Amino acid sequence: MRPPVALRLCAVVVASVLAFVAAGGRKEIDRPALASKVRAEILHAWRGYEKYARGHDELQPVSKTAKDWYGPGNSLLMTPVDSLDTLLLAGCREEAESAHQLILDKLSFDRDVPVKNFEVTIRILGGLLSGYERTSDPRLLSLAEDLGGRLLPAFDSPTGMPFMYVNLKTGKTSGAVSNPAEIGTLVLEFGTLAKLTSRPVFFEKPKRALKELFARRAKTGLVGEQIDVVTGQWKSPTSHVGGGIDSYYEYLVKCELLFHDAECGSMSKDSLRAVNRWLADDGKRGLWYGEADMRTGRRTAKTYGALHAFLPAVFVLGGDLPRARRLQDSGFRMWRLNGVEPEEVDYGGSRLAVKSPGYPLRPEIVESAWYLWRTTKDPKYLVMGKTIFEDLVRCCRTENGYTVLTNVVTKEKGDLQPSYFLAETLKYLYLMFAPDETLDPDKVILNTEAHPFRRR
Ligand code: DMJ
Repeated sequence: MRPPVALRLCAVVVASVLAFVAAGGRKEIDRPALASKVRAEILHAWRGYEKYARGHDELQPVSKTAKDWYGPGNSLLMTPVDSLDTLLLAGCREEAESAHQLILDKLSFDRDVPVKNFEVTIRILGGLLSGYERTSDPRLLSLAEDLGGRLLPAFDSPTGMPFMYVNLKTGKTSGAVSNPAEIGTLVLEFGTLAKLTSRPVFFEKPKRALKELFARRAKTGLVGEQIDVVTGQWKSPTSHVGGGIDSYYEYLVKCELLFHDAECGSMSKDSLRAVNRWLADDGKRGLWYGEADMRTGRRTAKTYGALHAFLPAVFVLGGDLPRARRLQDSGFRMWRLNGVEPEEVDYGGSRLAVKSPGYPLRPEIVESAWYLWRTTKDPKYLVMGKTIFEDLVRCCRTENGYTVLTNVVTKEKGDLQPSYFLAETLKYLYLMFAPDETLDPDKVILNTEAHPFRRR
């Protein structure tokens, strides 16, 4: 005898719910449809820049004005240079052509201004080199070589670790108190320039800086937050994997992979061992990385944040998938706390607590999701990417591009579209959903600003 219709219907509903839960509570992700949605947002962000900030560094989309890092008349075209390879990868031909032409027409480094060596290297030098590799336009390489030559005096300190600032015209340096990220995040760009121009000096100087920094690590193996490049003395012993230190670890492993450099490989392994020993908090509430005193390893804070979220990607590149997966889960919890991640949370209490509430359109969490997706093919990372993308559209989109949030709890908007939003955040989201052959991570190494350099 057949059971009554209501009972059969009920059984069907229960079976579907069980199947849905078993599949991780997820629906199929339509990658092509999402890739085209992300592409539309790339165009939206770029068009906002073109309309209100063309020829300047960055767009302020709410006030519909432009920002120049080094004052009016001294634009280094941060957004076009940073965006060129994203536009090319996403097949936005006309827009890429416009960015390319703007660079050729307007970019000049003959400017009497002190610039931040690190930022200009990762964004401008990185963007020009990757633009050159993608277009084969030798004029982009000449611009890169001109810039590289003007930045080189930064390394002329008694320790070989670079000053923070260098004047592009006079070569005068300033800013002796620097940090591991600004000292150790130069070797991929300068090393690529060395290869493309056959001028080894471009590799030797940042490589020496990396080694000098590594040599000053504490007995724990950790590095601090600030160091004087003239005396070689630490100015702050606080150690963590967040801003000011983060990409030093990233470049050690990427230097090994891009240049087959065994010394970088060994410095990377040694450093990550110390990071895992002294900074990791692994417990019921998941895996997190906090702060410690570099001299003793004593925990000084349980703070994690948007910048720290690059670390799962480094674990993927270093072959440590279990840690990469668990840390990415923590990062995604941080993202979902308020629908968009805050700059920093305190993970030490019974609940995550927002410590610093801004969200400057950072890419790191989606960068790690992309590396994990490409390596594991676990669809949960596509779901993460989709969630992050939809949250960004909901909370950060404006009529003329995207803006930072000053507070993720209230979702109050600021007024800036940083150049790395097009260079990184939107690029990683696009790559997540675009056909795999759009960019093969086995053939390139991406710099910290997501500019891909060919592995040779
Ligand atoms: C970018 O300029 C780079 O990723 C850098 O390494 C860290 N900060 C921003 C993005 O958050």
